Amino acid sequence: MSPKPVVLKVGGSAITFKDKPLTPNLRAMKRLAGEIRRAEVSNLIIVHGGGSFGHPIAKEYAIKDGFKTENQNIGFCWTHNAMVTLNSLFVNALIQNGVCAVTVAPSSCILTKQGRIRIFQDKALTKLLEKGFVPVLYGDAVIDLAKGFTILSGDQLVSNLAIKFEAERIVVGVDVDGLYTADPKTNSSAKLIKKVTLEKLKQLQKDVGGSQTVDVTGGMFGKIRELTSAVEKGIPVLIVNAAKPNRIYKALKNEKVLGTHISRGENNH
Ligand code: IP8
Repeated sequence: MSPKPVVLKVGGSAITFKDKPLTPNLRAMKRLAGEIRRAEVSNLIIVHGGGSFGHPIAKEYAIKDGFKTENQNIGFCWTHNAMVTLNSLFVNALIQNGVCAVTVAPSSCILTKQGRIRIFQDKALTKLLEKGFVPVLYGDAVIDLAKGFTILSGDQLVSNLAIKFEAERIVVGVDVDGLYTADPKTNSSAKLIKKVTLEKLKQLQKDVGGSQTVDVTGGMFGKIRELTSAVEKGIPVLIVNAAKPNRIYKALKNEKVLGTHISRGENNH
């Protein structure tokens, strides 16, 4: 029997220049692809975020709010198209580094209702995993059964996939060292939280602010809220800095690494 999968989220801020629209960080993609390859996780699902590809366009056309006017339709297409472009660059880097990565486009297999995943046709994804491929999904513009369309965040996808495939753990790569008591980019007294239980996490949801750049899915605050449902099921989460070399590698290898460990509580699980 194959081991339980590891779900890796690569934040958009780690693979794009978040303040420069539609600008990929190709060097970071290449390094991360190498780290993922070296870690040799036998059962891996990757999800990446939107960064400066998905978010600015989604915001401009208010895609997350759902269909209100005809001229949003072209914005839906542009948002999805930007994500396809980003995904293609990242998947290309992965394949070039020897990772058997295959794109699974969320807008082609997922429907949401009021922003929450309602239908997920996962047969192809399951088979890809069984055959040893690494499915690569991403936050996307998707059809919503109530609102017409919306934005599905990579973080909601991560939680959903981790629960669906009974993941061993979730690794989240962001552009800071982990969760802080305040926003480390604006508050110099912010302290890194190395370990946190679900109960403490709920308090944190009230304390930690959103990220500074355009992020239609809620930044760090949204991330924590989405991850909670997987942690509740006993799936531990490790948040590390994907912008620093070898953090993702060590996290995937389950080696000691600077970051934030989130667990359910009892028995450290
Ligand atoms: O960056 C949202 O995914 P996220 C992607 O994981 C889009 O929140 C299309 C804005």
